[in-house]
Amino acid sequence: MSQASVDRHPASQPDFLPRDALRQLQSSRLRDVVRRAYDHVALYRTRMDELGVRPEQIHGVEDIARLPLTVKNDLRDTYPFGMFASPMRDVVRLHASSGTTGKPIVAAYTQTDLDVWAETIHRSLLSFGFHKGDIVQNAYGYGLFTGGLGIHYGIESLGATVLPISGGNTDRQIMLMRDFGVTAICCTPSYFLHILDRAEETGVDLRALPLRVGCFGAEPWTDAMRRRIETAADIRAFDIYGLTEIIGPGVAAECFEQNGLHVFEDHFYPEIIDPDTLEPLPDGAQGELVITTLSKQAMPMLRYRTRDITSIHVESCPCGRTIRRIHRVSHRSDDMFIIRGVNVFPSQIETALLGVEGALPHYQIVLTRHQDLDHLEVRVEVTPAAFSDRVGAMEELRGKISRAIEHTIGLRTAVRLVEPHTLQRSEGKAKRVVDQRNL
Ligand code: DLL
Repeated sequence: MSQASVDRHPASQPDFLPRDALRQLQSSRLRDVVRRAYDHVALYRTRMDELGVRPEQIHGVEDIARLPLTVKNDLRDTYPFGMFASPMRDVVRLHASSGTTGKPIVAAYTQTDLDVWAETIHRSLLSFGFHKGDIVQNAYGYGLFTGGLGIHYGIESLGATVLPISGGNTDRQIMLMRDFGVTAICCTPSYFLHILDRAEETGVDLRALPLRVGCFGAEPWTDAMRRRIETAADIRAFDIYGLTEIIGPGVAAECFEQNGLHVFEDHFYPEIIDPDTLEPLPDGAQGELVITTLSKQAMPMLRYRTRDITSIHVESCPCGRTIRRIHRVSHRSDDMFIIRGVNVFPSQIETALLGVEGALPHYQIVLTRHQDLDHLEVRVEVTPAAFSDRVGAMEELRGKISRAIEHTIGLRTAVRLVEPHTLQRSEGKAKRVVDQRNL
């Protein structure tokens, strides 16, 4: 099937609506969702009353900035069910994000919400070139995490064959991938690296298998990482974005251009704000992504602050989709760490070290404090070929990596080269930064 015919699959039609029609649809959905939130969620009624905004004053998306912002703490404060706009008997599914501390974030879905979710995943998979006839290994975790079940129903909508294997048990993943002739995979990019590694260790060459495409998300990953994955497995690797508070995966997804993620903005309206002043920023400017759910019933979110940093593309996409694109989310505002006064994002370090031959995409950033001074150490696995007994060769590689990082972040960094397979692998989201400064 050619890419053009895949793009124009009936399920993808909303991706190609004329902008005027899209805007009308968004405005009408916005009016409904604001009314719903105001009538059924105490927090929204109070916030809007405080701001002096009545639902009938929101005529369309041009009025969106008059609405209150929502933050993660609002969900914590109303835990567990305080943000629901549907009676419990209409809620057919609950999910929750683990959250590092305290209570999880709860997400609720009516049957209509689940249908919308399956639709946006279906549209995502179509834009990656998945199709009926594919055998899809879904290695996102099944359970409370939105990745597994969320993607599952989109694969079924597509009519492809889903293998609901969930995360973990990597040897079995590889065995079934080979035995079943898996053609497409869904998992976090870091878990896919682990699969790749283990395959190599056990003498399986993924490039020789029918696997041709991957749907990777749930954590930031760089273009350098994409190149590694695409080359090592001979597949195309696409980025999918989403968050529990909004729906789960399927808020935005790349197309064949691999240049930004199209937001399914008939359901999720994106804005970029300045995280300090909270003022809306124009398309093109970098800031914090804020999303309003336009069709969610069970748990509508008005102007939810994602903490994810990105910008909206100003140019239209050669693929013909009219829904706008965001740049890949390379970091969250709360991912940033400050070391000796310099702001650093893990993605900067990833880009630097993956530019050096001999460095593997397995790394960890360790922050410590000695005598009031902060130290940054980057631990990097190196290829077996590079891991040599020759002290000189290892020193040279260490120097190269250290200079590449210094060049990117402007700070001299301690680099420790470690043997392949020594850093802990993740079956879900990777933990890149270990901050031991405040222990
Ligand atoms: O990670 C939903 C998901 C599942 C997305 C599977 C894609 C695939 P949460 O656990 O609530 O939900 O985490 C959401 O993860 O705010 C981002 O910071 C980060 N994130 C998700 N996708 C991407 C991505 C799921 N493609 C948080 N690139 C979000 C960068 C991502 N960061």
